[in-house]
Amino acid sequence: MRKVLLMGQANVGKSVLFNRLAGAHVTESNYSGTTVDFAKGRMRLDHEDVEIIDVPGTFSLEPKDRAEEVAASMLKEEKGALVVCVIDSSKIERGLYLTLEVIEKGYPVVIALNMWDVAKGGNIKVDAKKLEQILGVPVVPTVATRGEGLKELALRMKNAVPADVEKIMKNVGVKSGTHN
Ligand SMILES: Nc1nc2c(ncn2[C@@H]2O[C@H](COP(=O)(O)OP(=O)(O)O)[C@@H](O)[C@H]2O)c(=O)[nH]1
Ligand SMILES: [Mg+2]
Repeated sequence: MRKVLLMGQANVGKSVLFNRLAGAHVTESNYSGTTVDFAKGRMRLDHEDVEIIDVPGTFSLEPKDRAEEVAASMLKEEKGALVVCVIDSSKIERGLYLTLEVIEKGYPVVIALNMWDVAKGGNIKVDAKKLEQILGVPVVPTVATRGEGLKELALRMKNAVPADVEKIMKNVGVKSGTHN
């Protein structure tokens, strides 16, 4: 079964998003050999049942604790997965680090710019379209607690493909071959 991984830092709204998307068949378990637990469930994507996983929060793929180790391992084990990178819209730069790492590894990525209401309320203006152009992956503003943007998110997930990494590096001003 195809897999969808919800990834991002702690407290960005991954679990709320997961509960909205997963609906039935939700189970909690420990990652094998650890006390780190995670939830998985199912969702319908493009007339197909897919498994959706609420991955433990992580800042990057260079783990600093057990939960981050699990997050990195889960990603590594699911080579064909679609990754939804959940970012707190009011603290975008923090979320972009992991997102770029995941994109660079060749996974199809969709960005959920969650907490869109918080950003708005704090007068933080985020240009989702521009971000989408620069990164070359779908960027969808969401308010997980209210279910806003989730239809659009599912729609963009359906069509997600791996991004052109060389092009992104050019867009962000890194010369080809100078990144590792
Ligand atoms: N205002 C607002 N709060 C949110 C949103 N999404 C999640 N939250 C809240 O943010 C907190 C963290 O959410 P949670 O799903 O546990 O984050 P996780 O650690 O990434 O799984 C909870 O109190 C949620 O109710 C959102 O879009 N807007
Ligand atoms: Mg959570």
